[in-house]
Amino acid sequence: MPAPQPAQVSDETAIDLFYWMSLTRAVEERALNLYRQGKLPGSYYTGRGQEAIAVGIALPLRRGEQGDWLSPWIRDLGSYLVHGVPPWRIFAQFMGKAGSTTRGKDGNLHIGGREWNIPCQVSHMADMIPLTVGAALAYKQRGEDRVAMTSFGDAATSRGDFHEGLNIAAVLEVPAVFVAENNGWGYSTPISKQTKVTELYRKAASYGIPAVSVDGNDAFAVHGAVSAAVDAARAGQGPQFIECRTYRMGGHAAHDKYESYMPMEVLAEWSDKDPIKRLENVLIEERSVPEGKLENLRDRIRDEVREAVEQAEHDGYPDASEAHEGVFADEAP
Ligand SMILES: Cc1ncc(C[n+]2csc(CCOP(=O)(O)OP(=O)(O)O)c2C)c(N)n1
Repeated sequence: MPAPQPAQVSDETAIDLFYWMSLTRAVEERALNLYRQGKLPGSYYTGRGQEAIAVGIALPLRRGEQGDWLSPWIRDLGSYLVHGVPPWRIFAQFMGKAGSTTRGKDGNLHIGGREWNIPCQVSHMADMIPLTVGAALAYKQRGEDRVAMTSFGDAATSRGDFHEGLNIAAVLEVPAVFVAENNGWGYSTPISKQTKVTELYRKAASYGIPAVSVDGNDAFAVHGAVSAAVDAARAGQGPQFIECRTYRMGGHAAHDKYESYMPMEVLAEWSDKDPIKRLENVLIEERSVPEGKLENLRDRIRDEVREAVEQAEHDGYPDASEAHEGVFADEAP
């Protein structure tokens, strides 16, 4: 069902959303430039246009090692930033440097660390759903006041792990929050060609999970729905599901020739719904935030990104002798 009107977002949270969303875009734009200059080995994926979701889902969670479990996916760079992954370590990850959380073993956003309570991402679609349900079950069994969240794309909702995970989460009433980012595409496959149930919240509702659908380009709507879902899960009301409707603003990855399959007029329509521009307008026109304040934040972000890239570029590469280290678990989690 459509989400109820979100509770009023405070001015402080509104500015926070703007800062993190703008930082996310700046990091991604810089990374894309570096990729085009041949400085990032491997491929490059962007979440452009999905920043309101990446940031909106992460802000309401408790951060840190003893905080909530957060398992974002490849389009949610902003979630990592909000939960404390320093931008330079993200660039180091893309560059395969020693300071990356995988110590050069992965060049994508498969970042993780206990200090953030973010598990390393498994790139197989929907695989993080059962793991998240397991984390939520552990919190419930231990009587801990924590929730576990994961996000994923629309095509992940057609995979078996999605259905098994949601089914058992509902039966066991675990404190899990699921976020589906419905951006209309799975690689070059439009959503209508991979599922008949294109309103994704209906899939979750069919398992008995409270499920809502929100405008994923509206930061306040995402933040409001997620805050309510996190509160409900923490209060013992079992799993919650949020569908965020958005659009993939380009290819699956930087190397994908999306112009050959994506309708350009639709892309242009969604450009007009850009979540950062939209939030900026609300801040200035409805919240009377002075333009100068936003400009100061943009200046700060420019400096942060420049310093992060410098730090990552100066970082060394891991020694070949440690190539096999940290590949298999040598202790119980
Ligand atoms: C189980 C599995 N099959 C195939 C892939 C290859 N693959 C990576 S992303 C992707 C499409 C994902 O689509 P969606 O979840 O809708 O997200 P989008 O990339 O469109 O934002 C595919 C098929 C994979 N990672 N895992």
